[in-house]
Formats: sequence, C-alpha cells, structure tokens
Amino acid sequence: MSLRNALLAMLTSQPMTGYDVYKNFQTSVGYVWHAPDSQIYPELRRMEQDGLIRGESVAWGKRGTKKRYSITEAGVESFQRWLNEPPDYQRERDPIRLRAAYLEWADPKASMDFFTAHIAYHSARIDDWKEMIRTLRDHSNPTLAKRIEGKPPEDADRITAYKVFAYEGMIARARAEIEWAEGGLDLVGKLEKTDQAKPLDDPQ
Ligand code: VNL
Repeated sequence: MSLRNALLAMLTSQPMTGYDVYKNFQTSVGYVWHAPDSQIYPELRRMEQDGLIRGESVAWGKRGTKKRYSITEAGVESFQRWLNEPPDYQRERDPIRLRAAYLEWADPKASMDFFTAHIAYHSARIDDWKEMIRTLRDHSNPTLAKRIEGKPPEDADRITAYKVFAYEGMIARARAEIEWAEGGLDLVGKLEKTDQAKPLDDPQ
C-alpha cells in the first residue's frame, strides 16, 4: 500500500509517463521509499485498473505513442484518505538489532567490522539526504520544481517545508544509528579482550 501512495504522490506533481514516474521516483520519494522498476511498472498498471490513475496515449516520436498517467479524482481521494488516517505501524523486524543481540557468537573482528560498516552506511545516507535538502530548499529538485510551478511563494514554501522536514527525520534517525554503532564498537572492545577488538588506546 505504501508504494501505491508513493506513486500517487509522484502523480500529484504532474502527469507523467511510466518511465518519467520511475525517473522522478528515483530522485525524490525513492529516497524515503525505495522501490525498483520491477515493482513500479506493475503497480502503475494495477492502479490504472483500480481507477486511481488514468493512462492516455500521447504522441511520441514520429509515429509512436506512449501512455501518460494522470491522477484521477478517486486517486486524489485515496491519497488524502491515507494522509488523514492514523499511522499504521508494523511490529519490528530489525536485522541489525537481531544480529547485535547475538554477537557473543561472532568473531570479535567481524563484530567490529559490522559496527564500522553500519557507521559508514548511515554516514553516506546522511550526505545524500543533506544534498536532497539543499536541492529542495533551492527548488532545483525536478519533481519539486514541477510541483510548485506557478504557485505563490507561500505555497511553495509550505510544500517544501514538509519535504525538508521528512529528510530531517531521516537524518536524525541515521545519527542515532551512528551513535549506537559507536557504542557497539566500545562494547566489543570492552567485552572481547582480543588484539583486533581492543581499541588502540586501551592501556591494558
Ligand atoms: C518530492 C521531491 C519529494 C523531492 C521528495 O521526497 C523529494 C516531491 C519525499 O515533490 O514529491 O526528495
């Protein structure tokens, strides 16, 4: 259901071909809801069957046509119904914490590498999200640019502020992950008295 809402979100910015939905998705909402093209195209077809979007043939090249999707009234209603609902939580399925809980079975070196990789992953994501915030604030993100085209500045600011806020949430969560993993490095260093796991400055 969330992919469907992410795709509806894309089509609230402008009508687009399936390929343009895919392209816009990868440089906007795909940063908070990852989905490959193998999920996007079939879902668009199902959404058309369900009347949430309408596909119409538009001229393409010399003689060709392609399908351009626009959101229908039913699509907008469905999108707003979802936004006005209480949030829906999935109980945790957390592979990282699952693994952390059993590190007494792991090689200390592998445990150190695990936390180091966790820090590197989340640091890289923070950089991506900061860059996205920059292109939201300066309105250079193409999906946002279309969405706010012709709108008064107050509307553009309001539309942009929520998107920036979503990324600030992602960054806050990633920072918490990094802090936790740094604690993991300390813990392994303290609990596993091996050469690899011992911090260099450990006096013992
Ligand atoms: C939009 C543009 C959304 C850029 C984004 O993420 C984004 C949008 C939620 O206009 O829908 O990064």
